[in-house]
Amino acid sequence: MVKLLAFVLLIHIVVFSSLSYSATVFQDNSLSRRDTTIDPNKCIGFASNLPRSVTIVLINQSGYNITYSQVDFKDGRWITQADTGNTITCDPSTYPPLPNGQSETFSTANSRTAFGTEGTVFFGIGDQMAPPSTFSIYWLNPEIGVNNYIVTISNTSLYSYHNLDPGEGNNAVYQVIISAIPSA
Ligand SMILES: *[C@@H]1O[C@H](CO)[C@@H](O)[C@H](O)[C@H]1NC(C)=O
Ligand SMILES: *[C@@H]1O[C@H](CO)[C@@H](O)[C@H](O)[C@H]1NC(C)=O
Ligand SMILES: CC(=O)N[C@H]1CO[C@H](CO)[C@@H](O)[C@@H]1O
Repeated sequence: MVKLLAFVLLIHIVVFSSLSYSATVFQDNSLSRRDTTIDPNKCIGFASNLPRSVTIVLINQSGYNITYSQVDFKDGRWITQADTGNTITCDPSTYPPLPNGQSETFSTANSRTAFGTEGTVFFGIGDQMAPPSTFSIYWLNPEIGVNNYIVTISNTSLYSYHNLDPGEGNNAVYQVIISAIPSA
């Protein structure tokens, strides 16, 4: 256990010292270690090499699986193996369902010089409700001007959200928790 912790610490030191970050993820280590996809710091690191990027850390406290459904890019693209140069892809359409109590991280970047990244990503919540419970996250990181985010939840009497990070800067990190509203 001590060895494992020392190893994890070493990896973090190596990763943190080899890449420069404009942002760091939520400081709850137990949470970031529950990321079902990849170490959130990796997508943040790759994204930080690009002119404009948004990395979203999605934290599931809905009580159900969260499943990616689709994306609508106004500008930009996901960060893929072409950016990372290895097997890591920060594209949520390739991820398995996100279990309750875990997080996943994905990143988008500009696809054209002198443009930013803008779009909306849609997810379903596996509660089997009719109509289906869904939510979306809109992001905008423009070439010039402030960033903007809008989280839209289909049924706000069942779920709420809060963000842990304002998502500012050219290489932004936006952390959003989707939570079940306890029934009255
Ligand atoms: C959640 O997703 C996993 C697959 O990743 C699946 O095995 C499990 O049955 C799902 N749970 C529910 C409640 O749908
Ligand atoms: C939200 O969920 C509750 C409980 O299932 C349901 O009564 C209500 O009609 C739903 N509202 C919407 C907008 O789907
Ligand atoms: C609100 C909610 O569902 N919270 C859950 C988040 O995930 C953890 C770990 O699975 C659960 O213990 C919480 O009950």
